[in-house]
Formats: sequence, C-alpha cells, structure tokens
Amino acid sequence: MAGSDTDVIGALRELLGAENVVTGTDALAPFETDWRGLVRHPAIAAVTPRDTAAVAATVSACRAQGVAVVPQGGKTGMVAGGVPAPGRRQVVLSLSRLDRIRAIDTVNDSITVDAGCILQNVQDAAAAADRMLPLRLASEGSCQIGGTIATNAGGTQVVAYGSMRHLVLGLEVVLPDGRIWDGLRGLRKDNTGVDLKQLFIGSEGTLGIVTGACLTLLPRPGGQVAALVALPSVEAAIAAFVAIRHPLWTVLTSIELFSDDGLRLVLDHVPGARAPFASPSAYYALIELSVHTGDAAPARETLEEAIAGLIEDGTVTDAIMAESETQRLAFWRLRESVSEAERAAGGSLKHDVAVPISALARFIGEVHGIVERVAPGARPNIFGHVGDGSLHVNIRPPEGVALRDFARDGAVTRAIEDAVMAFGGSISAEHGIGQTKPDSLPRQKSEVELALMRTLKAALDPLDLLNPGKLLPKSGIDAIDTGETPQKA
Ligand code: FAD
Ligand code: 2HG
Ligand code: ZN
Repeated sequence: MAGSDTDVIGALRELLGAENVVTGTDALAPFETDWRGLVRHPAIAAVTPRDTAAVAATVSACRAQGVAVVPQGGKTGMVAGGVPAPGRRQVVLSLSRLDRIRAIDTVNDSITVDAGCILQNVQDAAAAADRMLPLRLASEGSCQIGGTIATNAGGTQVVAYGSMRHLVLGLEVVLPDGRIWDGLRGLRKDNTGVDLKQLFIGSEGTLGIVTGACLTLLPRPGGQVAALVALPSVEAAIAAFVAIRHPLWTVLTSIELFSDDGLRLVLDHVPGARAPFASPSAYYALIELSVHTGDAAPARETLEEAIAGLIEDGTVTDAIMAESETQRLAFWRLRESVSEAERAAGGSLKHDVAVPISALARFIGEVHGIVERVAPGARPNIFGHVGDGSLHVNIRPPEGVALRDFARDGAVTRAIEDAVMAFGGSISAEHGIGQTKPDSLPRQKSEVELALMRTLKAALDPLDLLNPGKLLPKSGIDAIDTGETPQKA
C-alpha cells in the first residue's frame, strides 16, 4: 500500500529521528545531483541512518510505504548511479554516517569497515597499521568503500593488485526485503557453494545495500619509483608497456596514460599545475614501481635502463624520473586532475571502455577516424589505465557547442560503441552502467546474459525497490513476470 509523501517522511522521522531525514528542494539538491551535473530527479527525502540495523529498518519502512530506495555513497560515480532516476517515488539512503573502522587484523592482513567509510580514511587506517589497501582512485578523498564495491571500482593500480572485487573478503548486506545478510568473513578460501558476495560487487546497489566489508590488506611498499615519459602515439605507449612489464613484473604497480589535450586542460584549470616537459608530445605515461622488500635502487636502475632503450629506439621521446616524493606526487597530480579539469572546461561525452591490450592502438585509431567522420571539430581527451586495456575515451564538443547539444543525437557514442564491440571490448571498464548507459547494455550482453541478470534482480528484488532505473535496460525488471507488480509513480 503506497503511503503519501507525508506518510513516508513521518515514518522515516519516527524511525531515524528528524535530524536524519532531509527534505525540501534546496536541502535535497546535493543528494539528487550527480558529480558530472548531468541529471537531477526528485527524491521524497534523503536519509542518513547510523548503522546496519537502521539501514535495514529504513529499507523495510520504504518497502511498506511502496517507495524505492537509492543507495548513495560518496557520489563520485560517473554514470549517475547513486542519485535518483526518473519515474519512481524514491528515498535516497546515504551511507555517509556508517563510517567506523570496525577492526584491523594484522595477522589475517584484513580490515573490517562500515560501508560509508571514505576510501582514503581506510587507506590511512591501514597505513597506521603498516599495511596497504591497494585500491587507488583520484576520487579516494570522497568515494566510499560501499560505492567502490557496488561499482567494482578499478583505478590506477589494477595492473598489479586487481580491481575492488579482488580485495573483498566478506560483506554485510541489507537485502531489498530488509533482511541482513552477514557474510562478513575474513576468509581467503571458502568453497561452501555460491560465492554470494560476488552478486553484490559491481551490481551498483540494485541487489542489496552494502553496510560492511572485510577487505584484504597488503604490506606497505618501502619505496616507490615514478617516471613520466613522453610518447609520440598510443602505439608507442603500448610498446613501452610491453617492454617494461615483464622485466619489472614484480614491482610495476601503475602505467597510466594521458594525452597532451588532457595535460592542457589540467594546466589551464588546475592551480599550480606546471608543464613537465619543455615541448609537448601527443601522449604521456606515468609509470610507477612499488618495492615491498629491500632497496628500491635496483628496480629504479632496471626502469632507467628500459627507458634509455626506449629513447634510443624512438618509442619514448623524453623522460623524467621523480627525484623526490614531492615530484612523484606532482606527476600524480597531473594525471589525477584530468577529470576535474575536463569538468571545469565544460565536460565531455564519456566512454569508459576496455579492449584487449593488443587491440588498443587500432581501436584508438578508429576513434580518431570516427571523430573526423561523425563529429568534425570535436576534441578527444583520451586517458586512463593503459596496462589494463582500459581507457577513458572522452569526446569534448567542438569549440562553442554546448555539451547537451553535442550529446543529443548520440551518433558519436554509437559509433564508438560499435568500435568497442568490433574489437571484443566492454562499454564499461570500471564506472558501471548507472542511469546513463542501460540502453547500451543490450549491445554488449547477449539475451542469455540479460535474462540471467533480470532473473537475479527479480529473485532478490521482485518489487524493483532498490535503485530502480539503473543498470538494467529500461524494460529490464518489467519484462519479468514475478507475480508481483512493480510500484510505479
Ligand atoms: P556513488 O557515486 O555514491 O554510487 C555509485 C554506485 O554505487 C551507485 O549505483 C550507488 O547506488 C551504489 N552504492 C553506493 N554505495 C553503496 C552501498 N553501500 N551499497 C550498495 N550500493 C551502493 N572509478 C574507477 O573505477 N576508477 C577510477 O580511476 C576512478 N577515478 C575517478 C576519479 C574522479 C575524479 C572521480 C570523480 C571519479 C572516479 N571514479 C573512478 C568513479 C567513482 O569514484 C567510482 O565509481 C566509485 O567507486 C564511486 O564510489 P562512491 O562512494 O562515490 O559511489
Ligand atoms: C580516471 O581514471 C577516472 O581518472 C575518471 O576513472 C575518468 O573522468 C573520467 O572519465
Ligand atoms: Zn579510470
């Protein structure tokens, strides 16, 4: 039975206390608007429960009132997954007050945290125990553990440590019917049937709300070596990666690419950013080694020798080794500021793609052809995680054209997605599908895959209460006969 908005707000206030229930157009604005400023759709209220029991009670109350729940983390997602989609009455459930580090076990090398902990705070807690949580993203000062699990975040060290999926040992999850699943085990081996936590990792808050996580820790690197190299082309970047990855296999933790277009954006929009090289190159790669045991000098020497060889054969045109921690961090600031700078410059059509590393250079060649053919004058800003075959192919509109107008007919995106498919790639390497890409999903997933995803959604959330309008194509949940009717606005 659907309650009125006043009923819903009343029930939530009674449950959580009025101070944890946000209402009113202005106060709700930050809960309704995504990082990119692409969408804003209304919520009845936003709530900030304090613990797992309060999250479960909120979900049950919303279910009883017939309103949907949008799980929200740090709101740094790139596909508007953590803010309301149109078409449903909904409440935003922010995890931000679930921010406790529950336990650190330095024998098990694991950390157990509330899902609302900010990633950087968990990294700091691990460092204080002389350990490392090896997930690193430019958004780490704002994104939450629950958000990184729900999106299976990648970032800049996947080449060495894998994505978030590889770091999760156990989860605590509130299910769409309000039950709590306690799977918060700190085990590296557990073959007692289906690995249920995998259902929730990467499912973007559509199957459950993560409230706690047990994550694996690693030893803290004793030394880090960084080099910034200038490259004439993407082909050269891949050749450089291939040349260094095996000799430096045990210590290579990042190889990140950005173009001169990206660097210009950073220099124009980020205060204090300085051009690293005297003259521009088409691309730059930031290479980082992390040495866990012993002296970093031999690894540095191997990298220097490899780069010298690459300069000799023309693959690399210039290179700078970081001589201090300040310089290493300055290199990272250039790379990690590209998104922020691009947003400040008006934003782009984002394509967060992966193709096999062996196809990357041909794919990027194809992208340039598409831009010339379909959108002459548009400005590609290509950057990302070259060692994973994962790149952000962001296309800025031609000078003087508004992003909304440029985006309208979708021709560039369709052509880029066609190229991704032709190369056997993925239309979302790391950001997810959210509410900006569900209609593209059937281009990549077979009917069988889509049907399996819909079956899981219907089994766990037959009323489509959790994060409606996200991930599955629009007809998704409605296409299934569950015997229960989804509650529509
Ligand atoms: P939100 O944006 O709040 O939500 C993201 C999704 O997760 C939504 O669908 C939401 O409903 C769901 N969700 C959130 N919390 C929970 C929960 N507790 N339980 C269930 N569902 C939940 N991403 C990368 O992968 N790699 C990068 O290198 C990277 N770099 C970035 C750099 C910048 C500058 C920015 C702004 C973003 C970047 N991102 C990157 C994207 C973003 O930071 C990640 O997707 C991150 O994982 C989102 O976390 P969040 O807490 O902000 O989640
Ligand atoms: C990165 O790699 C992020 O910096 C953000 O994934 C990408 O802004 C983007 O498109
Ligand atoms: Zn990225």
